[in-house]
Amino acid sequence: KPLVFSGIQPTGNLHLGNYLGAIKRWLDLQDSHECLYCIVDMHALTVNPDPVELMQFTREVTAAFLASGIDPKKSIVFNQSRVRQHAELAWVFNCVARMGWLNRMTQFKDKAGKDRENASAGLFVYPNLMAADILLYRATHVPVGDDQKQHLELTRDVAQKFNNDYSDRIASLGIGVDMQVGDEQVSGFFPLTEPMISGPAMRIMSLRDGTKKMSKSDPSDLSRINLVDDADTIAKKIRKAKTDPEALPSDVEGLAGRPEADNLVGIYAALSGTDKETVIRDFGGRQFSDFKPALADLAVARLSPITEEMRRISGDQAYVDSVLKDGGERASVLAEETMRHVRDIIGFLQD
Ligand code: AQP
Repeated sequence: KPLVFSGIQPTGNLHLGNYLGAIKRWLDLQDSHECLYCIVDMHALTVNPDPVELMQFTREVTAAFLASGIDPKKSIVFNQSRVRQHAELAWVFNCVARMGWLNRMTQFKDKAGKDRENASAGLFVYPNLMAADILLYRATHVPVGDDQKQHLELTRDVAQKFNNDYSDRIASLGIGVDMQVGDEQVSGFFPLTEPMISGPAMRIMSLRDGTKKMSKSDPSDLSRINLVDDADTIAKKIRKAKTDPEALPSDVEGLAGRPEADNLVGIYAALSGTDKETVIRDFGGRQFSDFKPALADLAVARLSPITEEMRRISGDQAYVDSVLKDGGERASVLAEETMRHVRDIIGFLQD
């Protein structure tokens, strides 16, 4: 089975973007792929060092995975720090990736803001840890939102440079696998990972500004629908969502240049499992005063069972912790298999 890896940071305020852009799409892959779904607590440390929150949010994200239908018997669910090889491989990649590559990462620029001197060094090398997360399992498919595309390209660059730098050693150990790169057939140790970014939910935007992505760290709670919001709060946020004064257009082309309208139509499409064309066929020409209540009803119908299940699962901390422990043990076996090869390739002595 092809191997899928994806993760979410336990940084609080899990929202509709995280659900539609990531978690919901993971469900469909559980039967056809071997899946690892990770709560990436080491990534969260780059921005939020509060230990009590980190523990609470790690359990909350785990509960959200389980409540959404991730089955811990089929998929491996674990928190990243439990599998020490993530940190080990990230160090190797710190020595493979180039400063120039990291300097181009827009997420670092966004998150560090103007005060770059004060950003953690961890935030700067975050993409190398993400490359390690994926390549530790030699994952070939990574379902993420569109915002992660640049990091996935860097993951490919890291894999390619590692394969090139150590090509003789990989060949002499006889552990390379053949793969197609463009027109060329090459052999390497790490696969060149494919991003799985598609569908109307690839980028859910803020409800207050259709040009900014919906984000956990947006100071305005009205900008996002949190997975823990109750029905009244969801309805209120959709009612207050920013829109322009025009009615919905009669075809999808008419959404161009109307980011807020485009976003709400995209959310409707993703929640109903259709596409924007279908939504416009049903609602084209209608006012937002008609469309917003329909969207609110749909969002509540889809999200409230998950919210309730999240509350129920969160009440059983022993169960949540046991899922992470079991997942960590299963992931460690796979991770150690890769790391033994990596240590041999790079020349670290081991027993
Ligand atoms: N707005 C979004 N639309 C679609 N997908 C999204 N994702 C995040 N925001 C959107 C996807 O969710 C997964 C987990 O993201 P993350 O928690 O690791 O970090 P992030 O992308 O930095 O998420 P946030 O919510 O924006 O958090 P902050 O505010 O802390 O930066 C990824 O697959 C991502 O694509």
